[in-house]
Formats: sequence, structure tokens, C-alpha cells
Amino acid sequence: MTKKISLIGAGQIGGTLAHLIALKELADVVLFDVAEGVAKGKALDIAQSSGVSGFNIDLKGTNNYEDIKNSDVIIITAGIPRKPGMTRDDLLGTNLKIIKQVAEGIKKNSPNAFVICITNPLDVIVMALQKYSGLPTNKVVGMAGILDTSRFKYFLSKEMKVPIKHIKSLVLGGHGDSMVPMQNHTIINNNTLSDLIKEKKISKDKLKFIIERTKNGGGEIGKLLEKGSAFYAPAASGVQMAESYLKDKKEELPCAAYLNGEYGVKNLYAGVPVIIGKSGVEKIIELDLNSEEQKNFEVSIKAVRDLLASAKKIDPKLE
Ligand code: TXD
Repeated sequence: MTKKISLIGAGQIGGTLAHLIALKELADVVLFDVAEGVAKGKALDIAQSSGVSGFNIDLKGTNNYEDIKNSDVIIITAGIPRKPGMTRDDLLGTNLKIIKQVAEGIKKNSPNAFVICITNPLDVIVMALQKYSGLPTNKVVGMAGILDTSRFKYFLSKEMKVPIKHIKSLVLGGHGDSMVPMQNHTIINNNTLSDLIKEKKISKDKLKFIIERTKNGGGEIGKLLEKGSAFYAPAASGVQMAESYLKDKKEELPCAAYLNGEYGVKNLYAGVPVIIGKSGVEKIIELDLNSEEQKNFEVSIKAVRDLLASAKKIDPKLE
């Protein structure tokens, strides 16, 4: 039977998600947005490309939550994106209100779906989504680590002149400024990044520059675009998570997942490697961190906790 993916938010990322899902024939697509015309217009436009691309799935645009009934996967991008100069955290108040409505729509219409949240500020919004919806924590997950890792891999591949497929990497922690690239878990042509630094194949300064550029990856694009923020790479990252779930691929992917003691963290969403298969988040992979990675991870966790405290001030129900 054809699977169903509902996309809540039909903006830049939502539209790109719909197109990628269609091209891969991953599932039928429902595009939901409060801006009804945008959802319907994009669904129709993509559907009309099937004559050229040859895909055979249904696409529907809507502003009615009943249309998301019985979704296998729901991907949320509803919210306002960053404007130049804004931090992800500036988005908190508005996006919390939006996510509450979305959570209620999902709870009522499609409580068995695997839900992937993309809306920023990611770690706190995904936590709020899980609390507001009451869905099990293994079925609510956030997308950020795949994107941060992909950006890191891209910059490394350009610097080291190595095809990106020959690079394996992992970025841990919160999305953006507090992410933690893992040097011992970054493998370039069978060598760890730590070894490559020792062998002077890449200088510490170059690596520092790449890490900073990765952390600021979204900001750099936002500045160039002037309006809106990155959407191609974020959408590709969301699709990888949906595909691993729908096809039970059990891929190991860095995602914002609910920690209940893992990494010494309780009752918080943070970016860690997880296995995604037919049961959702099937396992959290606990890596050995060296002291510097541990320190950076703790800074990252503190940033998420601080922002969560601000969220709780806005809505005490998040306690
Ligand atoms: O790594 C990551 N997680 C991210 C996250 C990478 C890039 C961008 N990231 C965030 O995704 C960004 O900061 C935003 O919070 C979301 C969505 O980004 P996008 O670029 O797609 O934003 P758009 O184009 O403004 O689209 C948002 C849509 C828009 O069409 C609104 O009408 C709609 O959300 N919207 C709603 N839909 C449903 N329900 C409600 N309440 C609603 N409010 C706005």
C-alpha cells in the first residue's frame, strides 16, 4: 500500500520536501499550510511535473487537518524562519504558539505517525511538540544533526579534495552555534580527522575555520538569500530520516532525540546518533567522548536547557 507523508508548512522547506518525496516516489504527499493557496498551488505545480519526471504518487494541498489522517510520517516546518541578524532563539515565542496548534492537529488526526520536526529553535521546539502532542518519545524526533554533518562534510571534502562519499562524519549536540563536530568519528579515506591533524594533512587553523563556517552554515546562506533561510539541504536531510523509517533501513543518523539518561542527560532533546527504523527511534548510540568533546557536549546541553527555561517562562505548561 502506498505510504502517506504529510508536510505541515508548505513554505520553502515544505515545498522542497514535497518535490523530493515525489521524485523518489516515497509516498503520497499532503501539503498543509495555514496559507491554503500556497499549499494547493505547490501541490498542483509539483503534480504537473509528473508528466516530465514520470513519478506516480498523489499530491494534495490543504488547510484542513483532517486531510493528514493516517499519515505514516509527518514533517513539520511550520513557523517563521530567521531574518538576517536574528538568532534561531529569537524565533522561540512565535514558533512555540504555532507548534502547539500543530501538535493538537497531529494528536487528533494522526497520533500513530512518525513525526519529524524541522522548525527552529529545533531542540526546544521538538521537545514542546512531544509534550503538547503526548506522542511517544521514540516517534517524535528533530532534524538538525544530519544537516550540520552534511555541511561539515561538504567543507571538508572541498578542503581535502576528497569526494564527499569518502567522508563519514558526525556532529553532536544542539543545532547551530553549540554543535560539536566529532574529530575521532570523522573518517576521511579510512583516517580519523584527529590522525590527519597529527599528520599535518589539515592544519588546526583550517579546521577551526571549517568548524566555524559549519556552525554558521545557516547564517551564511540567510545573509546571501536576504529573504528566508536555507531549504535545499534541510529538506534533503528530512527526507533521509523519513526514508529510513518507511523502509526500515535502520540507518545511523544524528538527530535531536529524547534523552532519558543517555550521555548523562535526562528529560531533554539533544543531537545524538540514533538508529531510525520501523519503530521510529529504535536506539540511541552512546559514543565514548574524549574530554574536549564531553566538555563541548555539556556546553551544548546547557544552551538547550537555558532556552528550554525561556520556553517554560513563555508557557509554564511545558514543565
Ligand atoms: O536544521 C534545521 N532544523 C533548520 C530549520 C534548517 C533551516 C530552517 N529551519 C527552520 O525551518 C526555520 O527556521 C523555520 O522555523 C522552519 C521552516 O523554514 P522555511 O524556510 O520552510 O520557512 P517558510 O518558507 O517561511 O515556511 C514556513 C511555512 C509558511 O508557509 C507559513 O505559512 C507556515 O509555515 N505556517 C504554518 N503552517 C501551518 N500551521 C501554522 N500555524 C503555520 N504558521 C505558519
